[in-house]
Amino acid sequence: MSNTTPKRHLWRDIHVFDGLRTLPESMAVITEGSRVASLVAMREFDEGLAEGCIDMGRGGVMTPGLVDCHTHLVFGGSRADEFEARLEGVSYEEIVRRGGGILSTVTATREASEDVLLELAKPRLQALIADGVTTVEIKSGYGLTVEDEVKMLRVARRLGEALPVRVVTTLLGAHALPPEFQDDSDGYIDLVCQEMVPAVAREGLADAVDVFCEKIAFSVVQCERVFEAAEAHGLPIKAHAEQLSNLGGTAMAARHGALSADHIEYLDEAGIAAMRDAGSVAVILPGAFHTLRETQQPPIAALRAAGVPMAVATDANPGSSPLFMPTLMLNLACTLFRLTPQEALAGMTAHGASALGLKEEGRIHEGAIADLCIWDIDTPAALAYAVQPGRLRQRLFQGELTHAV
Ligand code: DI6
Ligand code: FE
Repeated sequence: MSNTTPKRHLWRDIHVFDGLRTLPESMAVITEGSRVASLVAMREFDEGLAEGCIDMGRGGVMTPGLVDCHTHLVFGGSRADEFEARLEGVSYEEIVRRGGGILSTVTATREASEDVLLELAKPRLQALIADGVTTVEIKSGYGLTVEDEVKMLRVARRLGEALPVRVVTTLLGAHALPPEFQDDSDGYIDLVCQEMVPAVAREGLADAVDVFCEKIAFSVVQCERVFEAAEAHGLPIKAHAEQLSNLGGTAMAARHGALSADHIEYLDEAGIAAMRDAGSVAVILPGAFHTLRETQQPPIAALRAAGVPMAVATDANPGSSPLFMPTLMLNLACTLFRLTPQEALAGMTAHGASALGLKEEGRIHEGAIADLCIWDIDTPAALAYAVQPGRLRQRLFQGELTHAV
């Protein structure tokens, strides 16, 4: 047999944020192969442990690789014109009613081949990776035919093969009503339930099923039908809910054991209680709030009081959050919503992983997957405090160094 000794990396004098909290002492961390092998306080560190290790340096902050649990990274076209219209006072809903918004991206995405979509998405995903992401969720939802949704999900899977990042895929067939089904939204939901969900389940293309529960999208009853189809195929569910109004989609999703409810600016107490009882994660998306100049705050204090875990994600998409910088979201979550920097970081590590049903990712402990970021900062809070690209010193994906400066 050839040499199979796994590589060992060693960091000394490093502050570790373990996914939920900052460890109280300066640490030494050793990875072996794809796992974290030891995590010891510096004052207990024995230099004998350094033997055979690649010296990765001293100082700085180590966090789990960031988990961006909500993105729409695969799409064709641009919506810069709509950005300009919104600045002139046209609302997001009005743009949708005029046939723009999501549907303009649908037209461009349908026209693009799988290869073209892949090339368009790569630099977006590279931007996330350069900002520390090691796990990313990517939704479909701009195809809205069986064929085009399958095409988008294939692109998402291929992105995970092409780049050093874990890609989790979500079918978002019920994102918007396609023009072919104008005046027949129940007919479109039939297509999602009877053809789309079975097709992606058969091909193993989706890890979960999402819906957009909103007046400009689909009703609670329609979304529930999609969830029942997902359940019949063994797929977990999640929802875009309570983003623009309070329809009760979150409570319904929680009753179905949703992994997460996302946006939730308009969530009420009943919805919070339902999330708590179901163990659903609240995914906070400050990029969309900021871009849409929303004023309704998500109920952060009430979620915190109820013990509902909060994740933070980019919602990276061409319309409501054309922001491809996860660490900016940490800053916005604190500045706009008053999360603490620790809560924001937990939201983009341990709780982000939970929102995807991943139990191992987003954490640092002995035995954890060695998805790690080492930042040139003094305290974990500094990651949310300043918006400053270039602070990622090293990034490891499954124990392999993929980025170093
Ligand atoms: N809510 C969002 O924020 C994205 N989708 C959704 O249901 C926006 C998608 C877009 O505007 O293209
Ligand atoms: Fe979204």
